[in-house]
Amino acid sequence: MDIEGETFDDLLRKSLQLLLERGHPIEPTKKKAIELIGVCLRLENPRARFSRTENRGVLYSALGETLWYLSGSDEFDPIEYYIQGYRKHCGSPPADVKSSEAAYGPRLASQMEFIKEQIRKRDTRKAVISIYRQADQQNQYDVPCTCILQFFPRSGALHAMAQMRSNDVYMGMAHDIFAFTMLQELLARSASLEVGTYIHQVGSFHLYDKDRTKAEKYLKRGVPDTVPMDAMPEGDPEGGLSWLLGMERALRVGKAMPDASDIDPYWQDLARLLQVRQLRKAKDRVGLRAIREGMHTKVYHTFIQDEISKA
Ligand code: 5HM
Repeated sequence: MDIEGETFDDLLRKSLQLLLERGHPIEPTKKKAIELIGVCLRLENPRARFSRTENRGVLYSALGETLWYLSGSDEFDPIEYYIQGYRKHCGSPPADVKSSEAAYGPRLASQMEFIKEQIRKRDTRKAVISIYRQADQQNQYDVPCTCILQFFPRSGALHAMAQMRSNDVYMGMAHDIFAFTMLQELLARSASLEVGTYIHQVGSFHLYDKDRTKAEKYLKRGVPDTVPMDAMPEGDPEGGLSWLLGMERALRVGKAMPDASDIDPYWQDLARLLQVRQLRKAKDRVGLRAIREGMHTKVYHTFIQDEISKA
């Protein structure tokens, strides 16, 4: 089953329609759902990776999760800062278990240099990151849902494909597509390539019964409106990314923030985005307005405006 779309919302809308029309009921350990087996999504504009309507809250948690992956960490604390109850999604290990046995970060980190080299080779078919490994069959609490990520440098563009054994279409997919297309863009920039198409292949493509009403409401709401993110600055993104990772850590643990004077506005805007949730929790409307005014891009305005209203 193939689904094509220009934006994330195109894909989400078509996916939910298809699941509601043709999904089969299943009852796995993690609650009832409807499922289709073997679905392939094609996202023509991988920068159109977040929805302004459906998953605007997800923008913040998806960015947090992406940075957690890219930091190489497997600890629960940093990700629970962005996604409360993350441990529960990972099978609720006892409190003394501080790290996730299925975390993607360390697995990505150990394969990044190989991938960066591979994508510089013309038309390679070997640029594969393995997330899932045989040892995961013995995991006690959690098993990665992503099996491999593959990258294809072709005619000046970098296409990417994720293969997932299992994907929760209403919640998980928004996070996964956000993270994997960010990785695609980072790698494309590191090899001076344009961003190509993103392909998302899923074994068990499912919608939990608990999300059914929300999915139906989303479909009734009409024209979806994914906003494409700005293009990452050209050149090696390493400096900008490591600054952003430093900022993320500083904001999360309350340390001094790194100097931003040489940092491209693209990265500075992402760091501003990370500050939004803290300011909203503190009901700091003045601070939130300052973040909105300080943004170089207009892409996140609706999202910040929403947080100002809630504060
Ligand atoms: O029983 P299973 O391990 O497949 O349950 C994990 C649940 O989290 C599934 O609904 C799966 O689709 C979802 N999930 C996801 O959508 C989990 C991960 C974590 O690897 C993910 N996306 N990245």
